[in-house]
Amino acid sequence: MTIRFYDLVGSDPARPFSPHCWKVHMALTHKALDFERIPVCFTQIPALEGGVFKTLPAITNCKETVSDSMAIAVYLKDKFSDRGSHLFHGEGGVALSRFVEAWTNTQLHMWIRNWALLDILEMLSQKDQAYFRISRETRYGKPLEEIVAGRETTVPELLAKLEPFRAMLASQPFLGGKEPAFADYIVFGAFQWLRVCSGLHMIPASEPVLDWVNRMLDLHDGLARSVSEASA
Ligand SMILES: N[C@@H](CCC(=O)N[C@@H](CS)C(=O)NCC(=O)O)C(=O)O
Repeated sequence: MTIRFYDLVGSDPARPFSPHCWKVHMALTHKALDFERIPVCFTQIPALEGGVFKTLPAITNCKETVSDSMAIAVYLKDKFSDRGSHLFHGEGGVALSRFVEAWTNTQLHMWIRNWALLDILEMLSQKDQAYFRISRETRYGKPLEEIVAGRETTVPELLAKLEPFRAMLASQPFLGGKEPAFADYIVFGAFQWLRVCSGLHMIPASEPVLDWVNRMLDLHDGLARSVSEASA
């Protein structure tokens, strides 16, 4: 039976943008698995699979359901150890990837969220826009416009956050070493989120991390590149 992959989208089902969903999309492809991608809007999540999911990504495989990008990646590792390339290179790789996930969530996602909130809003259907505004303004305690105001002044903060990643890339092409691993997909999910919602124009063309982003966009026959970058 084919895996069903629930992928978050806005009004255009062909422009998935969620960082966590992109990690899973890349991981399923990395493992050379057959899967059906099912585009889902924010307000449709509660109706999926009898209401078991609060967030996406989520997958079903036969009678099993799994949500949370890291849990899905570990599930794929355990269930399909004989398929495709390794996502983690063993248990140590899972443990180290949890640090990469924490770094990405706390450093990159926070910055990207503050940059892209209004761009994300614009990508959503009308019903999802109302849900997104209310849920995010309640969560962050202020209007989206206030969060995003003056975002251009924060670019140096993003470039500073990239320093450890930039340093690593001086000695190897991927977090996984010579080949990409799930850790690469974790960080890439963040860049793809920014790229699809807002574009990457705020990052100087000379930034070495962009070479890695381009390598990631080339993977799996240009899977992630097939969704075009948002224009400035
Ligand atoms: N830790 C989860 C986070 C998933 C998550 O926050 N997904 C967001 C989209 S990027 C979501 O589905 N939110 C639903 C909502 O806000 O109603 C993972 O890694 O999968």
